[in-house]
Amino acid sequence: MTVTISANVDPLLSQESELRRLRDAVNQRLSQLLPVGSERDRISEAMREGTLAPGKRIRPLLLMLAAGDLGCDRNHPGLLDLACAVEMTHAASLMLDDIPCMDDAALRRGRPTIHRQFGQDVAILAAVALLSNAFGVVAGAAGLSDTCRTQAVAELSAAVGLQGLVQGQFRDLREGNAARSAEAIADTNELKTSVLFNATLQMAALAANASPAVKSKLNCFARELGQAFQLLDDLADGHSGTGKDTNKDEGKSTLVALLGAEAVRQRLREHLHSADQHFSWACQQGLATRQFMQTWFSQQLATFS
Ligand code: GRG
Repeated sequence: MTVTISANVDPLLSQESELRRLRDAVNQRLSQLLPVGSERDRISEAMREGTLAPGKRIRPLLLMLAAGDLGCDRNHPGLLDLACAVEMTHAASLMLDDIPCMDDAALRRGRPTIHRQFGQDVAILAAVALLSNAFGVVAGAAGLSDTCRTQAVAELSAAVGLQGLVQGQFRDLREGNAARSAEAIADTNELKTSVLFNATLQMAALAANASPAVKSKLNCFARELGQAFQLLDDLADGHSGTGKDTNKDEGKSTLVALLGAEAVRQRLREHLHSADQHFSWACQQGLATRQFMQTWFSQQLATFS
């Protein structure tokens, strides 16, 4: 099932240059928000390296595009800070995910992983400091109401915590190498991936002062999007050129291992279609987010098929 957007395309986003502009703004603001230490300050250096290394910046882009679709000014400085906080949280999770007692990865974003560059002690401490920074950035985001900032902190906290990334990672580590049902794999994928997408979308909704009904639809969108995203990540595992170790999932009970790549591609398209429907229900006017997701996934699927 392919996602078809028949209405008019956002003219700004039809140009790759608008996405580049937003990505540049995120990178520049991240650089301002991260500490610059002395040469001896390895923690600051590791925080900067882990965050500023060339990631795709999907989550911050999504936050700004969705908020724009929901009626918020895409260039609102507070929005940029929320977007950077989500990226810092994501970067902290990747730094921890890569350490030897977890995935023991050598390569991330085309570079040696943080513990390979700085040592495991520095990687762990830098991830904790980065996460702490992220919450500070949300709490101090410029031009947003106190209520908005407080609720944004709560969203991020829920996404990271015991019923979020931490739980997803724990299940993946403890159950990922044993036989699992497709439902069990999808549940873990939701905790590992969808929950941070949900926090991203809920923060966009908070900045745009969206209604509870819209927030609920965005939650459905995030769940489907997270599933699609994780399936793409699994499909990419056997390919070189991703900037990560290849065949890291060997021996792991992923949906690709259970169902095969073709069935996973079909599932992915179904999740994407469903995500697109949820977003269009949440937001009838805006097309930027839908267009971005459709283009991005099409490109990625073409690469990994
Ligand atoms: C303290 C924040 C924190 C988390 C602790 C370690 C951990 C719990 C969670 C890790 C969960 C994890 C690794 C999920 C994987 C999600 C995923 C698909 C990552 C890849 O994201 P991309 O493709 O990466 O957006 P880039 O590098 O492009 O940003």
